[in-house]
Amino acid sequence: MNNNNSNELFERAKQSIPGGVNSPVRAFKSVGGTPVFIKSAKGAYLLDEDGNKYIDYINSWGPMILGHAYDPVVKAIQEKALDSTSFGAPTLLEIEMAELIKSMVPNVDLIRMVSSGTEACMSAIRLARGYTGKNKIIKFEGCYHGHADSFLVKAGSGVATLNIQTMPGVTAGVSVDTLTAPYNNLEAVKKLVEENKNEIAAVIIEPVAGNMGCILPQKNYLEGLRKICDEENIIFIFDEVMTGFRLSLGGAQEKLNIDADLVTYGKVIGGGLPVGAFGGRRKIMEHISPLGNVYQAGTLSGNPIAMIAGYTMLTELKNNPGIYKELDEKCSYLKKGLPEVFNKKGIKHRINSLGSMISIHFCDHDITDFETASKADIPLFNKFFHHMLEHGVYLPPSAYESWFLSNALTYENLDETIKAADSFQG
Ligand code: HOZ
Repeated sequence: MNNNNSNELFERAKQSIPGGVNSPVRAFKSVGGTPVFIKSAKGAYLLDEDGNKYIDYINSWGPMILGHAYDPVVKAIQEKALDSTSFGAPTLLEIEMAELIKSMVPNVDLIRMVSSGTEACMSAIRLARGYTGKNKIIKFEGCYHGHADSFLVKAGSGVATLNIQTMPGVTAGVSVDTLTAPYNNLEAVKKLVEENKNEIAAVIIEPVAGNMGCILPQKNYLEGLRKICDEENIIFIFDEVMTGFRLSLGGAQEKLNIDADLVTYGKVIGGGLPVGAFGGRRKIMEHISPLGNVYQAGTLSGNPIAMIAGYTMLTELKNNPGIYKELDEKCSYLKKGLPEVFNKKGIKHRINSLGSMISIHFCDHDITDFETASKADIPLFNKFFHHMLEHGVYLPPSAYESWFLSNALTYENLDETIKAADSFQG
C-alpha cells in the first residue's frame, strides 16, 4: 500500500499543528506508524490522499449512521448555506430541531444546543451543581466525557490511549471534586456516596461505554445507580454523545429502558457537523440562563448549517426506524464472523457489542471495566489494527475506542472485513 502522500503530509502537518493532528487519537501514537490523511468519503468508504480506499468503522466516531456524504444531508447543507452560515440570533430551525429531539426522547422537556459533546457534558455538570447546590461529581474510570477539566480524571479515549497519568493544566482544586469508581461496580459508588454524604451533585456515565472499547452495563447496574441518585438527590446524567440516536431513536435510554435526569448529545445530532446538546426535565433545565442563573452560552450554538445537517439526518432516522434493526443485524454478522476466524487460529479474544457499537479485546477474560480492558493484549491490537489497515479496513487507532458501523455497509463489506481478519496471524 502506497502511503507516500500521507507520510509527506504528516511531516508537513507537524510543522504547524501540535503533533500534526487536531485531536490526539488521530496521530496513531499508540498503534505506531503514520496516520493516513483522508481526502474524501462516500457511503461506507474512506479515500486517502494516496488513493487508497478503506471500509470505515470509525464513521467520524459515531455520527455517520447513514454513511458518508449522505445525499439528503449534503443537499440540505448546500441549500441552507445560501441563506448565510451564521446569525448569532434565534431561528425557526432551532425550534424545529428541539421539537424533533423531544419527539424522539420523551423525558426531554427542554434542550439547549451547544457546539460539541465536551461543551454539552461540561454544561450539564454545571447545571447539576447549580440545581443541587452541591460540588462533587462521580464519573467512571475509562469513561470519557470530553476534555473539560472536571472530566480529565481517570479518563478513557485518548487519555487512556496515550496513558496520561497526571494532567498538567488541571488544578488539584478542580480534580478534588471529581470522584471516580470502576464501571459496573455499584458497591464502589455506594461507598463514595456514603463517604461524601450530601456533597455529590451528579453521577455522569456513558450508559454504554465507548471510550475503553465498547463496554456494556451489567444487569441492574444502571438501575442501581438510578436508585442511589433518587435516594440522595443526585442528578443522574447519561452521556449519550455516542449512543444517542445511534442505539435507537431514543438512544441508550430507550434501548436499555432507563431514564436519566439529564442527557447529553454530541456529534451524532450534527450529522457530522460540530454540534452538541444537553436536555432533560423542565424543573432542572429551567435553571439555565436566561430562565435561571446557571450561565451557559455560545455564538455558534444552534448554528443553521449544523442544525440542518442534524435535523435532516435525525428526520431520516425517525422516518426509517427499520435502520436500527438493519444495523443490529450487520453488527451481529460481524460479531459472529470475526470469532470464527480468530478461533481457527487460537487467537484469544472478547467481542463486546450493542446495536451498531462493537469492539475487540485480545484476551481470555471478560471486559467489564477499565481494568479488564487495560489487561488485554494492547500490542496485539496494534498489530491487528495495522493488518486491517493494510487490507483496506479502517478501525479506530486505539484499543480504547469503540467501532461504529454505518448502514451504508453492505454484507459484502462485512465479508471483506472478516476475510481481512482471517489473514491475521496474531
Ligand atoms: N473517543 C473520542 C470520541 N468520543 C475519539 C475522538 C477524538 O478524541 O478525536
